[in-house]
Amino acid sequence: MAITIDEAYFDALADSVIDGEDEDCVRLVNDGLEAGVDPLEAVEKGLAKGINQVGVDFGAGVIFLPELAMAADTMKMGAAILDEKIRESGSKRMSHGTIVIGTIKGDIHDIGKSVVAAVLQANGYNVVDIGIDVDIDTFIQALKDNNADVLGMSTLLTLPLMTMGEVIEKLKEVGMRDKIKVIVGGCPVTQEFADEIGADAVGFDAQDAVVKLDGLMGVNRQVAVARG
Ligand code: B1M
Repeated sequence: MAITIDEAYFDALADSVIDGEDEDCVRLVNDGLEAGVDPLEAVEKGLAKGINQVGVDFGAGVIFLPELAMAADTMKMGAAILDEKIRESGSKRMSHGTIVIGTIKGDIHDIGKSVVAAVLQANGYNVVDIGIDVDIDTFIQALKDNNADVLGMSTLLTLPLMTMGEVIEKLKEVGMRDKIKVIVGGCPVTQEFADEIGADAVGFDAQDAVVKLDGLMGVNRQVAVARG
């Protein structure tokens, strides 16, 4: 059925992410594409609006982990279809820089890192998510392969924390530290720890990661506010 591309459409797309409704999201994306929606606009006015709201609501304690993880998965599903169309059409997606992000060696926690990756992607960063349990050399190689501007490291565990510092030391050893900004995050990561290992910034949640990265990359934008 043909649909109209208007504010109500973009709001429905955002709501499908907020509610973690995969089927609705995919249907809306496909119907929108059929009706001629600009895929870039669908990402920015629909999916990004939704995941930004979810990130803010989670930070404010309005929603909890299951809703957050579901929203991240839904967003990824819709973005995968739209990213493909963006590449096909040759239209340029705004990019503030390329970030390689992963959870460090010894840690298999995936959800927070993936939310951060999705929110950064939604906010105009080119995100290369290299997964979980990532060792030092894999981080370095991925930065080289992707000609990245930023290294993002996540951990939720205390034990492998120091590995983050070792990756930064390795960056120095191979002469890449000057060209790569480093942002770290995860619940045991404090500002003091980030300073100690020589990271450029710490993100306390996904929205904060965007704000901190924008600061490092010189990007100005308005930030969403928590509901209710
Ligand atoms: Co694990 N776990 N877990 N766990 N787990 C914690 C982290 C723990 C605090 C639970 C506890 O004991 N209270 C504890 C860590 C203790 C410690 O070291 N201090 C713990 C443990 C001990 C373990 C195991 C060792 C348990 C075991 O096997 N004995 C094991 C780890 C094995 C390993 O990794 N080698 C383990 C396993 C698991 C599951 C697999 C069952 C599951 C993970 C599933 C998955 O990821 N696919 C799991 C879960 C779900 C948790 C808790 C309950 C929730 C984590 C989560 O997803 N939070 C967690 C307790 C808790 O945090 N309440 C716990 C939601 C997520 C959105 O938040 O990841 O913090 P978070 O990410 C936030 C911010 O931190 C920030 O932004 C995100 C979005 O707001 N952020 C960044 C994160 N990364 C960032 C990077 C940035 C910027 C911001 O820039 C790059």
